[in-house]
Order: sequence, then C-alpha cells, then structure tokens
Amino acid sequence: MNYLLRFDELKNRFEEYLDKLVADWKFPEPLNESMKYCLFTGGKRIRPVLLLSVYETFANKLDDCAFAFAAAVEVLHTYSLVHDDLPCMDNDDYRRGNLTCHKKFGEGVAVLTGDALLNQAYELVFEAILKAPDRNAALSAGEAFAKLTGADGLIGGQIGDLAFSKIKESTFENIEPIFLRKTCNLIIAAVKCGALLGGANEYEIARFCEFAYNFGFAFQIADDLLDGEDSDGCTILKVCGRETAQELLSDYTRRAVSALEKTDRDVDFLTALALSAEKRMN
Ligand code: GRG
Repeated sequence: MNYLLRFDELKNRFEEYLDKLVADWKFPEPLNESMKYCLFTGGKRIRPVLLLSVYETFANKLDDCAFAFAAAVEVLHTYSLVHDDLPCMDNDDYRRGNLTCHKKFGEGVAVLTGDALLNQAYELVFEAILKAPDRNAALSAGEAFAKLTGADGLIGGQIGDLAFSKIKESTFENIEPIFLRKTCNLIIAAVKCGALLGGANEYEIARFCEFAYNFGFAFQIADDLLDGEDSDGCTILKVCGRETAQELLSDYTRRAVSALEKTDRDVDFLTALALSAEKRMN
C-alpha cells in the first residue's frame, strides 16, 4: 500500500461526493455562496478520509451511507472553524490563506453560515441513517457523533479554550481536557462512526477510539508546534518547551500506533497516517 496514493484516492472520491452534494444546494444568498466558499478553501479532509478508511477496513466496501457520514463530519468541522474565526472567538482574518468567512461576507452572515453548516451536518447524518445497510449501527453512530461534538465534546472544548487565558497557572493537567474535547473528539467521532457503521465489534471500536484519541492529541501538538511560540491562546507551548512538546508528539503517536496493533485488522494506512502527522514536525 502506498500511503500517499491511498490518501489521495479517498480524498478525491470524497471531494467528488461533496461536489455533487453542494451542486444541489440552492439556499438563499449570500448563505449559499458563503457555505460553499467555506467548504472549498483547501481543507486537508483528514476526518472524512479517516471515516472512509475505517469503514472500508470493516465493511470491505464504500457506499453512500459512508460518504454521507463522512460529509457530515467535514461539514461540522467547517462550521466549527467558521465560528472559531469570529471576532468574539479567535478573531482571525485568514484561514488556509483565504479570507475568513466574516472577513469576506460580514459577521452576521458568518454566524449564520456556521449555524447552517451545523444543521446541514445533521441532515447528512439522517440521510446516512436512511441509506444504512444496518439501521441500528447508523443510529448508534449518529448518537456518538452528537455527543462527541456537543456540549461535553467539541463545544465544551471551545468553552475551555475561551477560559484558558484566564487560568493563572497553565499546566498539562488543565490543557489535556481542552485538547480532548476541542481536537480529539471530532477525530474520535470520525473513527468511531466509521467503525460502528462498518460493523466492528466492541473490542475493535475501543482500540480504534484509543488510536483516535492519541492521534488527535499528537495532531494538536503538531499544529501548535507549527504555529510556534508567538501564538496566543491554548497551545502546548504554554505548558512546556519545544523539545518536551516534540517528545510528547512522539509518545502520543507511538500510543496511537500500538492501539491499532492490538487488533488483527489491516492497519497499515492508519499507521502511516499517524506517522506522517508526526513527521510534519520532526
Ligand atoms: C466554535 C464550536 C467551536 C469549536 C471550535 C475546531 C475548533 C473548535 C477550533 C479551531 C482551531 C483549532 C486549533 C482547533 C483544533 C483542531 C484543529 C487542529 C483544527 C484544524 O484541523 P485541520 O488541520 O484543518 O484538519 P483543515 O484546514 O485541514 O480542514
């Protein structure tokens, strides 16, 4: 298996699905334009690729249910970025080298773009449930998706992130739950939904979630290292130096890989994905 070719193949197939999906969107303007703009500014598509590859590991095929769920994850990820960039949050002018949604369309439109993307994500979850070969597995995936991205998940992580600057002493112990919710949970959602939909057993789901937690943590550390020491807010470099952060990145990557090795599935692609995220920084 060539990891890069495989990543591109899954990413391209996902983008073909997304292109067709948004071609049918005819929402009131400027919402229609802003939603499409935010979805197509060069995201890496790591989460849908994760979901599709995990689904295929267990189901030995890809189908419309898996693509709809993968799109739900990416659409929800996009909403979170649009809201994260707002003046009341991180107040960023650029994302992926392009103007952020509020800079291009105005703040009111950006708030509603995020809201609409979040709703759209749940339309896709319902579509996936209706198309699922195993309806109960898809309902469990929908429930996991809602929990992992809700008040005790992604949104809870963003609340922790907002409060972080007011904490007097930044420690690893107070940054860990923020990273878990803000970054790991959406990655866990992608992996867990792929495993549930694909028919993994309980043990396999637990090991794949262990992989996703450790990979998510490594992914956030790599992102913080790339942003550097000057970055404001909740970053690993507020609680340790670069060298320690690099060691943590290797530790989490190793744990991610060894979680997968406890199963007897073909985990070559996910292993290569985790190692390539680590290599971004070392
Ligand atoms: C506003 C509810 C709400 C949540 C925001 C996603 C998020 C929480 C904040 C964005 C900033 C940030 C550092 C998030 C951590 C996760 C992360 C590294 C996101 C970026 O993911 P990539 O690199 O993005 O996969 P692309 O651009 O490739 O889609």
